[in-house]
Amino acid sequence: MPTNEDIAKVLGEIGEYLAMQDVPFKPRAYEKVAETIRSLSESVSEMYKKGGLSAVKNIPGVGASIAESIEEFIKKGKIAYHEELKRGAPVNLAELRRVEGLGPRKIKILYQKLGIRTLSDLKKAATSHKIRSLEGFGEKTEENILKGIEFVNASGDRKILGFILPDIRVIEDNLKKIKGVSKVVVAGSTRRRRETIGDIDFLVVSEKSEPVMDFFVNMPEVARIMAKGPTKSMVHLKSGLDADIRVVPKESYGAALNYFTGSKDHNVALRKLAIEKGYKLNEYGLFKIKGKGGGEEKIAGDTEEGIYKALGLPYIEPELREMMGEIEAAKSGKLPKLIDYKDLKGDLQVQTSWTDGSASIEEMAIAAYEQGLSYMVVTDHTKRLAMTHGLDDESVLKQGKEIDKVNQKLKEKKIKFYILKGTECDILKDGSLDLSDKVLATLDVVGVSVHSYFNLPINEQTKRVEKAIRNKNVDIFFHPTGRLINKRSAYEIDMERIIKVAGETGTVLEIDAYPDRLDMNYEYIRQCVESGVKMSIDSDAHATTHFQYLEFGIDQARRGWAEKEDIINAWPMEKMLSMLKGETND
Ligand code: DGT
Ligand code: CA
Ligand code: CA
Ligand code: ZN
Repeated sequence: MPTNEDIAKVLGEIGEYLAMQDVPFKPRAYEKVAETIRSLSESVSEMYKKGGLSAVKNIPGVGASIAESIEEFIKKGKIAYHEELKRGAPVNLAELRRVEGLGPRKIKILYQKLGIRTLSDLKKAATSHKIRSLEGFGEKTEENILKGIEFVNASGDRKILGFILPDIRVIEDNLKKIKGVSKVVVAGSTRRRRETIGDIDFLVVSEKSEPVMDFFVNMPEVARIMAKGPTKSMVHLKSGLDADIRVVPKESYGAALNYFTGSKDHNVALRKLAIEKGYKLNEYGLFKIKGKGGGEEKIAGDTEEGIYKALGLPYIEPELREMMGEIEAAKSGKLPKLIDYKDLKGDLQVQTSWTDGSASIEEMAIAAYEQGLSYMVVTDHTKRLAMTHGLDDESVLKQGKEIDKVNQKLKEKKIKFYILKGTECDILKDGSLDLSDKVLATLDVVGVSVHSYFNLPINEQTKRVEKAIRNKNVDIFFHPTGRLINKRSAYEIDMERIIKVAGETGTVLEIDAYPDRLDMNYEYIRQCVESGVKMSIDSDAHATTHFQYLEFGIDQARRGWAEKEDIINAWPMEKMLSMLKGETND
């Protein structure tokens, strides 16, 4: 059975092949469905198994023909229409698409004019400067293509956690159903909540291991079996990732979990600490060495807490186990009380169908409410971002009236949820803003972001942003570094300076939770925590299913040692607003 990621990928590709043929509208429809499926927490294959074609049609944006394609893919592992488009296309689209800035239309031109079919063709053409003379490309584009190729090669095959986690959870749930299995945990980088993962590490506690291993290597998600043994196996999944599994008895669960969670450096430090105390720590337990020839006695190992305790430490959360000072902090009782997954009360960056979101203000509000939030800020794009139909001054004011109406409606329905007025206002090249100060002053929350001129020299970029966040109407700087994981590196900006200015002006810096953004990253988050700069964790939702991405922003906040007090949308709305209004920037 294909995973959601598999289905999203094939539908996305259909959209791109169609876009290469200049078919109108259809490409966007396929892309949107792909995006939605990627963010569903339920497996589409399971939905189909239980509810058939009509269940698939209930997925937002899925009409009859896309539903049939999905059915075909689940049944046969391929879609005839996709195969036909692929055969008809002369280029390796999937490969070329990985280069930032290369969409289906550009790829088509590169093929028609220069015969470029693959990444290596592209690299040759760019290094021999054949691309710059093409109409619509130029020298800058050629340079960016080269940078993009380098980035693709450097980012390797790590997968973005937020996009792959739903598929991991499906496997986890299936393993839990095996008779004799009492625990299934995903350890490794997944448990430490890194933004990308190199492979998946399943840890299973079970009375018997054979049934677990038999199930594991025969799962439909498996492309290839790499190794199969009584306690340890490894497979290569169709999604492109490797997955390890280890089955352990319950007495050594804690020690195994601790070992396979890592990080490696954290493990090494713990083992050293054990040795200093005359103990030995490994994946089977913590042991006391009894004199010469006296053997060893197990003193901990069934739980992680027990191991840390025996080493004289409080429990250290997995997100902190990166050797970034967590052992010292633990020793001196200075570990943070990390923000929790239930702590968020609002979402400060939400797009609606007023621009490039797929749902209305009301639909987004209901979805946020169902996710457990009690407020959100509508932050549609502004006019400079023309491809999203960004709003101008007038439409922002008009949207405000619509928000009033929806708030009234929610109140009548007794839904305890409030929608605030806001914007994701573009920062123009010179640091001025895309809406007038007069209109900005009417909004509850003003967010600003950079969506253009990514290649300015670092000083210029830093000054541009500094000017924007010094505007007294500005409250939050959204996705501060502009990176897209596995796709585009951050623009060059002096974040130390920006954090300092944010501190002076009371500007909030965002942790954008969208899985391929996670922007700021955990290192900048840690710097904000240390300098007392407040942050927000926002979904950057463009669809009703995107609020669940907040989880991944919370992950990164935790990796950055953030507490509830550091995150303004973990506060009640009134407190959050009075912090923004009481700011000192002028
Ligand atoms: P990844 O897969 O690259 O995203 O990162 P991890 O951390 O999941 O690394 P992985 O899968 O190679 O190993 C899982 C954990 O197992 C790792 O975090 C720590 C532990 N581990 C693996 N190899 C070693 C080792 O040679 N020494 C020690 N102390 N621990 C190891
Ligand atoms: Ca791993
Ligand atoms: Ca591994
Ligand atoms: Zn944006």
